[in-house]
Amino acid sequence: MDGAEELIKKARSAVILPHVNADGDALGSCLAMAELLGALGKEAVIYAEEPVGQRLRFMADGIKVYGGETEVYDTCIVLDCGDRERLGERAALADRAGCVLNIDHHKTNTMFGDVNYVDAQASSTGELIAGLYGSLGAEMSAAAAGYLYTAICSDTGCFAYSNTSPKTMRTAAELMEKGIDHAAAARLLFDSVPLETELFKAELTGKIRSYFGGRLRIVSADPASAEKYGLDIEDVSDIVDIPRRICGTEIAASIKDVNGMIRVSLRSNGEADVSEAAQAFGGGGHAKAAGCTVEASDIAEAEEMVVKACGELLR
Ligand SMILES: [Mn+2]
Repeated sequence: MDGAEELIKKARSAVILPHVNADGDALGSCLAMAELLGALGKEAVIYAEEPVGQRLRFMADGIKVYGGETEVYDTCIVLDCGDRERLGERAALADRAGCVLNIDHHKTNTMFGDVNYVDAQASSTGELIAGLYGSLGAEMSAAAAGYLYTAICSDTGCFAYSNTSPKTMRTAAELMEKGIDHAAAARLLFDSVPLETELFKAELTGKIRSYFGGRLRIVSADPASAEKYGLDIEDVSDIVDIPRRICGTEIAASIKDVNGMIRVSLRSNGEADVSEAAQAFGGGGHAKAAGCTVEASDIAEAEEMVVKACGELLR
């Protein structure tokens, strides 16, 4: 972490970038990092690849959407992003920056930064940013505490997943002591589902496909199936949780056709390291949660590939 602290202390102008399709951890970490730089008397701007979706709109303030801006920053801080490809068009900002600081917790991180602070034992990037506040001796605002709590809560499924460690809980406790509304954070993340989304998920529940005696369960969705409920397929996330929650599921998969791009999310409830399968398809992630975009012409073809790859993991 030493190199990270040095870089943050030296930064004069900073741009902060989350991964494409930024999730709660990525957005919360970016917002808290901007606050951290602010506490050190520095200016920072956050650029996301695309507008923040409906589900995380409560975190959209302070996040700009990249539109090909050509400013040059001396420091580019990339958060929660396992590889350079997950910067999309914003890789141009990283290329032009004096140096790139890569802070992440994905075990498949490619160490693409000039300085890499990657800790695969951390529950979330938020947990790492909270640690930086401590080691830099920076004053943490209540807003920053809220962002970090939301980030950690998002990646741990509200402290339910196996990535939650005693350190995660101690960090969360310290954030709570800053006076945040932790119940509101959990509610905004997990219990604020629009009715249309719930109805769509109910339909998907009826269409779960089971393989290997239910050890692998898969759901899939395309733009038309979401449109029936007035939903944009891009906005529908976490459908992999539908098969993940069924008893007996060891690996859960979701396959989304996003206008021809076939995106796969994988979750492991057991011993299988699904980042291996994701990596084989050019993606990455964690042992228990990973994702990739597969080279398939349609959902059916992608499903065959997923069944084969996950079948290997279940042997
Ligand atoms: Mn994360």
